[in-house]
Amino acid sequence: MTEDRKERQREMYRAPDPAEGPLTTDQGVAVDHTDDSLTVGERGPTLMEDFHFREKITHFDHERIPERVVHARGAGAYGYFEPYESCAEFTRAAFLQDPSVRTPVFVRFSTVQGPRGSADTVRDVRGFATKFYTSEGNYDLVGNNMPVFFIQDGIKFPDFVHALKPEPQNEIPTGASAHDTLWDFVSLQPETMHMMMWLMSDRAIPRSYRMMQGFGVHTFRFVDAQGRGTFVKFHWKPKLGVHSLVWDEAQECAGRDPDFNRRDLWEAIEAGQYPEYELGVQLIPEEDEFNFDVDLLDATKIIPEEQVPVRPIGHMVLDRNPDNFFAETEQVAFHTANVVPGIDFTNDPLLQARNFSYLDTQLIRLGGPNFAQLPVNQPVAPARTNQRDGYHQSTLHTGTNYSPNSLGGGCPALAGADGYAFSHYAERVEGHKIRKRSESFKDFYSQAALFWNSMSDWERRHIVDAFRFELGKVEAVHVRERTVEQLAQVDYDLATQVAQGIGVALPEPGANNHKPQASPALSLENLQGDGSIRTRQIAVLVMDGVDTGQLAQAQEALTAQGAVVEALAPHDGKVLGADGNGYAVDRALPTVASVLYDAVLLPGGPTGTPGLASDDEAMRFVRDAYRHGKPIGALGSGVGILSTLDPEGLHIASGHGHVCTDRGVVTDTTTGTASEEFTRAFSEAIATHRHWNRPRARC
Ligand code: HDE
Repeated sequence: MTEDRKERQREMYRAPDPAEGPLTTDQGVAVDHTDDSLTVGERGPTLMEDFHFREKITHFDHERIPERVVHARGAGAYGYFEPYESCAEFTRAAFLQDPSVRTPVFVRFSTVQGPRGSADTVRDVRGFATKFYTSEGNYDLVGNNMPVFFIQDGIKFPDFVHALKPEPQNEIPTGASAHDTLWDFVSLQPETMHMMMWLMSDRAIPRSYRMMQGFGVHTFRFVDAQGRGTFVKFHWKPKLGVHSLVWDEAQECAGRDPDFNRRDLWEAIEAGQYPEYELGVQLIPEEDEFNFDVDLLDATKIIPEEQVPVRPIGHMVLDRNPDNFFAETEQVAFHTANVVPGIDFTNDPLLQARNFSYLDTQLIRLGGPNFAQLPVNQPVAPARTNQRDGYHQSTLHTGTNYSPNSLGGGCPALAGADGYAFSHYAERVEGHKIRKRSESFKDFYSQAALFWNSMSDWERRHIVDAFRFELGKVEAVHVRERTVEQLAQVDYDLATQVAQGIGVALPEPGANNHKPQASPALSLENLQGDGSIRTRQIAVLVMDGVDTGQLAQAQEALTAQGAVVEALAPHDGKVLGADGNGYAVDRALPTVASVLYDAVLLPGGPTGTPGLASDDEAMRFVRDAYRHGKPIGALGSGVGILSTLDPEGLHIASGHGHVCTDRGVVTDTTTGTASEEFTRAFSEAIATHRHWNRPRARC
């Protein structure tokens, strides 16, 4: 039997297809005919008494529940969390005490703006919500893949989301932020500027849920066994590094495979390539609360990692896909107020608002107060409450339902003073009831500038392009202008470049006097991961005449490193190898596209390459891979195809046994074998993910 307590619980609810017995109604009555409704004669009216027909249609009519008002589209997986060592020094949370204790988890990744059926690769924030089924009850860490948020106080959330969502008159655009109402709001609400920098960066188009960070965003509070508090910020770091798509590619992906991120997560888990993330914490002693340039309660700010290092405390592995999307991924209910002893809140006004909103939204979305009984939401810790009745109550409670009682023997009794119960952190607060934003929240631009200063050249180019794209879609010229004025407060050069792209006048230089600070930990350049090529998708373009021996060698070397190699040809089935044997094709070129792969390999063959070079689909594939900065490897006669790619002149291998690497393009004209040198150079190019600047030749 599995050790995983959540898995044992799920097993009790599984309903596989019955191996024996006939189809029945919901009432268990056997059914022998389900294709025709009960009618008077063959062509007569349908009868009201056809209870099978009515039950079937009625259930169908009620199969939908309201989608989440935000984060409607998502994908989830089960897994486990293990701490590296005891964290007793700063929290008494049971699941953070013992490295030998595995806590089951369910994680749901999501986009924010689009509906359930929208595309995955839109420009958007990604949700990263984790439910830990701990021995002391459920703990939910409901985070995002960006460490800050758009607004500082939850009372602005409905305004912000109304502006972000499709415009009310025509529900356009789906899954996109490039429209007037969002930018109108943003340009009038400057606290959004830091988050807008993140949203315009490549963080908003992750290559994979397996390759993005997660952040708790707010400052939370750890509490130790003595009741001592420590401020804490949570960070998830993916083992595979942080990687993103190119905007042009993301847009094409949305059409070619709207399920791109969802499929990637599912397939990696099915293939046993389990996504893994390290949990890290930034710890701030209470006495240091006011020692920062920013207010710890302001969710539009970070504490740079260089200032307070992230301390790794454990890791999470996602190793099981859900059995049923609706039952689990759709019905999972996260709530920031699901905390366990040892983890507590701060007065961050955004967090306080969330602590109200999540329970409230589940009541309408899941249709009543008993959703904690749904399998995915059930804690593995026993739940003993006096809560009763309500829609969908599915427990046969017996005994008393109030406290105190004597008729039920006083059960359930209150937890004793043994420290097992949750006790709220005894923070001392006093003040007048006022509606007023703290002065300490009012610096809106310094950290937007910090983010900009921390970016590499190519990241800055992408940010400028994103602002130009988004604002270029805004019809109201005054909204474009006002946004550029805001950008001038962040960085004048950024504002200038954006203004030029969208055809508005340059504003006055902003009165900004930000310190020229940077945080290298924010740049994707520094988040490349462990340099492995595990799970990277490599397309090999094959045609009749391909050198199967050489291809098999390259393929073996790449798959041995954990990459996924697929052979693509103009048609499905097999191509005829140069040795006369058939070579199996994984997918036909018309069904796929370069945007669905991380790299492309062009093998050679003694019959030359005119086949590939004269195939439009194949050539488009290679050209797209090249312009999206993807690694390209070419062997033998496959090298010839590359001469068409780069007007500046690409350095390619010219002599036998000579491996050449130029801007992520690795070539070797050797025939018959794929040398170790070639596969090493190609693997390095793949590990780099993208070749934005395509460095000059070094062969
Ligand atoms: Fe959420 N958010 N949020 N949010 N949020 C929801 O809860 C809300 C915020 C986040 O996969 C809703 O069950 C308010 C920050 C994720 O099921 C809702 C405010 C962060 C998910 C809600 C915020 C998040 C949600 C919609 C401002 C990052 C998806 C459906 C005060 C730290 C969870 C639901 C899943 C979902 C409210 C701000 C992350 C309406 C009022 C900041 C990952 O309750």
